[in-house]
Amino acid sequence: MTVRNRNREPLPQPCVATARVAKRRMLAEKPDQARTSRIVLVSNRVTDIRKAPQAGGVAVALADIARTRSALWFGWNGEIRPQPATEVEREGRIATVALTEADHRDYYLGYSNSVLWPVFHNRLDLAQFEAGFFERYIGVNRRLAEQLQPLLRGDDLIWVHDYHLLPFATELRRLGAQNPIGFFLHIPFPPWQTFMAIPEHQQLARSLAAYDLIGLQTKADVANLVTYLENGVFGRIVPDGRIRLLDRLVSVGSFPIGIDVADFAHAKRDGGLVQARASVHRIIGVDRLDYTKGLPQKFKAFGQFLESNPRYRGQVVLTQIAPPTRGSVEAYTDIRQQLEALAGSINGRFGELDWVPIHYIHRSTARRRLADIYRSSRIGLVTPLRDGMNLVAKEYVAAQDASDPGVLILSQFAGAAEDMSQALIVNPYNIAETADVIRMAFEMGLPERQQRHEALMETVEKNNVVAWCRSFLAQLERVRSNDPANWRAPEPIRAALAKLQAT
Ligand code: GDG
Repeated sequence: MTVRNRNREPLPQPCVATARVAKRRMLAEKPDQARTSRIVLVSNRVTDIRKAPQAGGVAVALADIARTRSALWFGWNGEIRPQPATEVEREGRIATVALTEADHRDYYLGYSNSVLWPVFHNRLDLAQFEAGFFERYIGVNRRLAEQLQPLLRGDDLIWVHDYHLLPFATELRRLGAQNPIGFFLHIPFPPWQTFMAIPEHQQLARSLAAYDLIGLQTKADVANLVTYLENGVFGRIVPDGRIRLLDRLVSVGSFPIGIDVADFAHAKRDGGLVQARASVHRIIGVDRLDYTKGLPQKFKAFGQFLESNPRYRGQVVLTQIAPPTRGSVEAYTDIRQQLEALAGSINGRFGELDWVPIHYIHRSTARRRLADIYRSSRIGLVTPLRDGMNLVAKEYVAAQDASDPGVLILSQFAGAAEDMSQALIVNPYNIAETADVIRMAFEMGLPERQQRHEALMETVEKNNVVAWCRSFLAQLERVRSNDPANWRAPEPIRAALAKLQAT
């Protein structure tokens, strides 16, 4: 295996101002110990850190860490080659590798996105347990670990991200790595019996045992994981709040991910959005075109709202930005067809020559424009059927004008609902309820909108991306200093310990 250092010029910093602000904040907020160790980030996909601010979501968070502190970011560069590439491409703080066509098919589209993604989002019906997927999933994790291992230093903190890489720590440990290794799951952890439907669930649980810290988005996810470990694979909670899993002790906690609020603070109303009628009010939805995002239900609820409230016809539009994703997985083709048919039928039924009720955009929109679109929208309609966190909910709140804010309607099944209770919380499966809540949101008076927005903004600011990063790394540092008990164990673990003590 070779490591190719392109040895290019130092990376240009197009967002120098943002990077500097982020760096100042990081340095000001992170614990003393964390300043000294290098962070090795491992994620399925590594984005060009110069372009990440345009990408949104977790890419922004990881690129920020990679840019602003001693770090190495390792993963797939997005290239697919016919033959296995053993070469690691090194460019500054980024180290990437290519995948083969077979890896991409069986590890990425196959096991990661046709087994783990649907099952973790409670869609067992969509899971494709095909022969060969799991073996390739393990094989790619093993190869990635072998490619990273020569680049590691003894005192690195390793932070692995997301469901593509569950077995990564096991593979690194096999190669002798003793470093603290943390894992963060960006998607929800399913109820324990759902997880047990995965034929290889025990191997996956064994993989989890190789981590020192497992971070999840919400307390509900922690409860699901702890219940699974106890019931499914004989995990035992020990008195210091960790879980004994096979021969290792693992900490589990919730670390709700957030956004960089400053990115949205300067949003302005987007004049280019107004339709033929200037008085039109906008509802905004921004979701990758994924079956977990509840888009058909959202369109149906909007249709129902127009049906039940004729006075709003001609007065409101639903703008749905739904960029394509994983188009070669069958379930994604189905959802696209379903959505296009629904948009067509609602527009055909209610539309006028000068008013189209649903603006459906199946393309990506520039990130700098998103903030302005959020600010110009009276309602943010965020109604996934299941979601780890949902950053769009937070972005919508952060972009509002505090003196005249819009209303966030949020699914009870998004992780964000756990701490954003001042949103109008809906059950996205209940079309009639969602339709009625859209009406309530339009009728909500200014004082109530301001009061809800203020409370939501407080949460979004408190749980921002820097706080997320800081709290996870601080806990991983405690693992290194062998002081894992010096933190408040999560609620389900405390409850289990209290019950044990009582008996
Ligand atoms: C996973 C978990 C968890 C969307 N369309 C465009 C665009 N976006 C940006 C949004 C937002 C991000 O993509 C989407 O983030 P979400 O959190 O909504 O969802 P996932 O992509 O499913 O992310 C999720 C997240 O990881 C983080 O842990 O919250 O639950 O599923 O930032 O703004 N950005 C641009 N154009 C678009 O058209 N530029």
